[in-house]
Amino acid sequence: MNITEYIKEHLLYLDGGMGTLLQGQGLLPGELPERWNLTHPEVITAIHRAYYDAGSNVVNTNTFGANSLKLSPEELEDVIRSAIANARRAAAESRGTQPKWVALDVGPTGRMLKPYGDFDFEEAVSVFATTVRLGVKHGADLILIETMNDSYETKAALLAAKENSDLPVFVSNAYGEDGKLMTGADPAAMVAMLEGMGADAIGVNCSLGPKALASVVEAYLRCSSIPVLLKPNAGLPRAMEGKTVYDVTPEEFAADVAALIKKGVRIAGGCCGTTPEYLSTLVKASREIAPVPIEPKNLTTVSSYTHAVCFSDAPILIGERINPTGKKRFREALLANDMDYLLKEGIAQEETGVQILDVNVGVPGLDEVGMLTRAVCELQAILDLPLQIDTANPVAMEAALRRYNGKALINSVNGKRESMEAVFPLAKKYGGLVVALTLDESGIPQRAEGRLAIARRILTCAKKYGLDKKDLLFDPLALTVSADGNAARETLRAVGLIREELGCHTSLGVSNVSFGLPARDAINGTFFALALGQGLSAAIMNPYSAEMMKTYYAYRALSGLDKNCQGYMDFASTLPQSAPAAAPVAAEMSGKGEDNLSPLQHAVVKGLKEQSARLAGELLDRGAEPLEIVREEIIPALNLVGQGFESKRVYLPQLLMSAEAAKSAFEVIKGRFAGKQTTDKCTFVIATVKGDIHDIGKNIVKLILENYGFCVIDLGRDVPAEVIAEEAIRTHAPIVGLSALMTTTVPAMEETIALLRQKAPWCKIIVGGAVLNRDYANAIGADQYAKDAMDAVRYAQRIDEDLKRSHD
Ligand code: B1M
Repeated sequence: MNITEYIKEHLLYLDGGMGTLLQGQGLLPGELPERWNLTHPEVITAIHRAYYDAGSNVVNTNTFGANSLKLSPEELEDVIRSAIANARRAAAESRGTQPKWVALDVGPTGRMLKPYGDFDFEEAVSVFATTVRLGVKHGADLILIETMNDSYETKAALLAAKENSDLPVFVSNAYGEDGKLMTGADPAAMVAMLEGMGADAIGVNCSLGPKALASVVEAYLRCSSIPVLLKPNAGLPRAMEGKTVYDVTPEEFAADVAALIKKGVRIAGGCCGTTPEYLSTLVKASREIAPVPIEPKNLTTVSSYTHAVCFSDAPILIGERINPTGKKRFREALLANDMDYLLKEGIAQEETGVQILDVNVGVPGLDEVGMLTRAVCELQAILDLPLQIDTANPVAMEAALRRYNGKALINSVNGKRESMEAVFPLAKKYGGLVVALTLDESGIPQRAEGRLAIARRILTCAKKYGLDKKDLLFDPLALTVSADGNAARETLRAVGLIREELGCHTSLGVSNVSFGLPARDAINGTFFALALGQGLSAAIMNPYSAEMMKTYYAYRALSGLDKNCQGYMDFASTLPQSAPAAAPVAAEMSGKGEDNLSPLQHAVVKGLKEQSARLAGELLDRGAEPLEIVREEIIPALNLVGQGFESKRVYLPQLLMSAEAAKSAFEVIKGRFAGKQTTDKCTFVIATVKGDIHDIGKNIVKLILENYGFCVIDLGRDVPAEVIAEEAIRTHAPIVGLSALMTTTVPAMEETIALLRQKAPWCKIIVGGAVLNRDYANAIGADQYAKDAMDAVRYAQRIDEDLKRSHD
């Protein structure tokens, strides 16, 4: 039986943990479990069989990490072939009578994708594609993409599955205790993207126990129109006497999962720490529960890599400023490849409170395909607003949609056959909400009824491509009122008709209405208010226009969309007449606001690499001391980002971009030191300890030490204690410096000190890093604590002088 048909009527049971069971069977730390398909097929088959016997309908092949990054092409094929064969054999041997399927299990690559890491998106797609093709070749029934903690990698995997197979694809993400993926996505964002791309079932696995995942699962159930799956751990893993243990018992697990099945989960199994016993207990506890019907939610949404924006009664603002039309400076910037200009425009609009940004880079003579893709990627590296990809070029549209991390707003399709044939397949493949302009081969109908008729035809055609009315946002076109006195009225009527007759959401490029008139803002603001009154869902608009923003906030307050008028009051406090403490409309990041930041601090906080480097250079040119720039500019900016991160107002990608921006400023500072150094002092081995990848502070300490004449041997970051000890012995270094930035890595520092005491007892050990203080340094056995780079230099100088004296 076809599994997608089966889940329409039945609950579907997946299997439980594999890795934890293999450890129990003797899998050694560091050994690739996937190789056991070849070396221990009977063990793998027995585990699969035990799950089928327990009542699982689907077992996942033992291929979680089977990919071309870890295995040679031949070995990869052998592993996947045998993994599927082992699962098939288990299905044949099992005494269970339930329908059975074999899922090709696809886990994360283990590499971070750009911009957070160095792994290219298309490379990731190609790694997953290889695994998927082998799964298809060797007869998997479906693909289960699981334990993904980054939305971009999830997209790469799903795209690869869709492009290389016709099999059903289930996608499952691993959420943290904060209810978000590691890179910041919330459930609504993941549902929007994955459902848009055509996953057959979506959900949640690993990380926590079923109770702790309940709120995430419930969020999925609220948004998803496709089956939701749940495959939790037997609780949060914790270490006890050198072993990983799980606290949730099979009975508790089954009861908690069953409770979520009653709320609508349709596919259930277990992850780490669960065993066939958990599965059989779950099957017994839940098989009599009538499956909750899967209702279409009809949500019109777009998403970024962190959150979804849902079109409803509350109007959505789409910032129109990233568009070179009529903007000479912007055109020049694009032709000169000046990305900072575009990024600054994005940041400035975000600060006005818009929810979506339009991105248009169409300039004659410019490679629009390359530029639009780059603009989308770079904007997404520093901003988490959903984007509207605005181009008439289908090739550029596809390239940008492919790289977009989330579900984009696509601007636009129209009623011309050619346009629909080009745009709808892209929206179907990549997911996306399509702005549909009510014009066709005959132009724009004058009357609202004509535009409604085109909207109907667009809707009918969209359905043929598998798109629904929730996937379209109709734009009945604002025409210039100075050229036609009825223009605004007909557009407003069309907004109302489309809403009432088709039940669809609408959007308007508002500013066009006032073209050719003076004081355009007054016309725009009033037109916007009238359109909102007709039920307009969204406006592509100039967010710097005071009139538009006044209309927006006032409308929300007047129509009961603004609880206690709080949004309006916040906005009003920024208006000039109530000035003295005027703050930007901006969502503030630091609590105190970002207004007081210097330009360099602002650039670091916002993650603008090129600008940070340029500003650091300018400060140096004006005679600022390099160390002062580090101390007064870069560190406070990073501290601000760190605070934002801690209080969950900044996510990992933004933290990374700020780190990159800080590094680029630092590189410029370092460049000015180059060539000025002479080495007349002793050797200083420096490293960030095992488990810790923070190296900005360590690099500063290194630079300053070199500048003071020390011969610094930098072992880098995440360095094991043994490597540090070996280097200290090899160079007979009199000083070793260790850096650690996290409470979790201080123990590694302590271990390193203990090893150095044993292997290189002559070494003086100096430690630093934001998480340490003098008492802590003493407690872990260091000789010296340094609060900053100069502290480290002063201590090293003392040691060097002592050494020289003892040699004299
Ligand atoms: Co992360 N990070 N980070 N991070 N990060 C912190 C440290 C954190 C405090 C942020 C927060 O939550 N508020 C937090 C640690 C919490 C804790 O344990 N108390 C944290 C976390 C949790 C994490 C991750 C786990 C996040 C995640 O993945 N969920 C992850 C860790 C990965 C890992 O290490 N295994 C992570 C990742 C990252 C980035 C990669 C994004 C990036 C690092 C990039 C890089 O270094 N290449 C990053 C950044 C930038 C930070 C913050 C924002 C800034 C750190 C920094 O560079 N400061 C930081 C928050 C904060 O500290 N405000 C944060 C500037 C630097 C010049 O200062 O390193 O202290 P510092 O160095 C100073 C002095 O301390 C001293 O001199 C330097 C110059 O004055 N010093 C020494 C340092 N080492 C010395 C050695 C010496 C002498 C002096 O002698 C040898």
